[in-house]
Amino acid sequence: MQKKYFDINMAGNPYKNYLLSVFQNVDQDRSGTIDAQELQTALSNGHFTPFNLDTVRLLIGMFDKANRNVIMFEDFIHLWKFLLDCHHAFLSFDQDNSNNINKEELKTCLTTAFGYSFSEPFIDVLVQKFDRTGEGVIYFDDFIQCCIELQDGICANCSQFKLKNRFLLAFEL
Ligand SMILES: [Ca+2]
Ligand SMILES: [Ca+2]
Repeated sequence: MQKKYFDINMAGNPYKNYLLSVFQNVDQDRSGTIDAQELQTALSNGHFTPFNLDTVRLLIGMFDKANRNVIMFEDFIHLWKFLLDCHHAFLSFDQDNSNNINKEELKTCLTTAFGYSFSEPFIDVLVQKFDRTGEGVIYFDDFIQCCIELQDGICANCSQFKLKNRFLLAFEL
């Protein structure tokens, strides 16, 4: 990965122009918006299978401010940052660089990120839920769903901002 192109903090127009060119490449039918199919085609889970369409729809739903089931350029900037954060977290979690996350990696990193231990059965449930290939591991597209669900679930049930901030810190690892 050419990191300099993925730095969201890069100031000024060159970065925005770069994102615009990404957006235009993803927008294959030149409609000025990105739909689920276009986004799915553009994303890779590193597993030579189509990116999980449920994840794609979830992402569009999160960033589609106009409620049209498509992403406009301004939404895309935020979507892109979120994807970069997730990918950053994924790389941190995937300690053996196997391109997927196994139970031990998930357990270790969630403990680090949240600062306390999740129970063995809870980790088992998480892995089972997001393991679409039956290999006992989580790939990037499913990991995004795992992140969203953890963030929503845990933040809804506990002292919200503290845990949410801790979770966001996990992306900085
Ligand atoms: Ca389009
Ligand atoms: Ca791994």
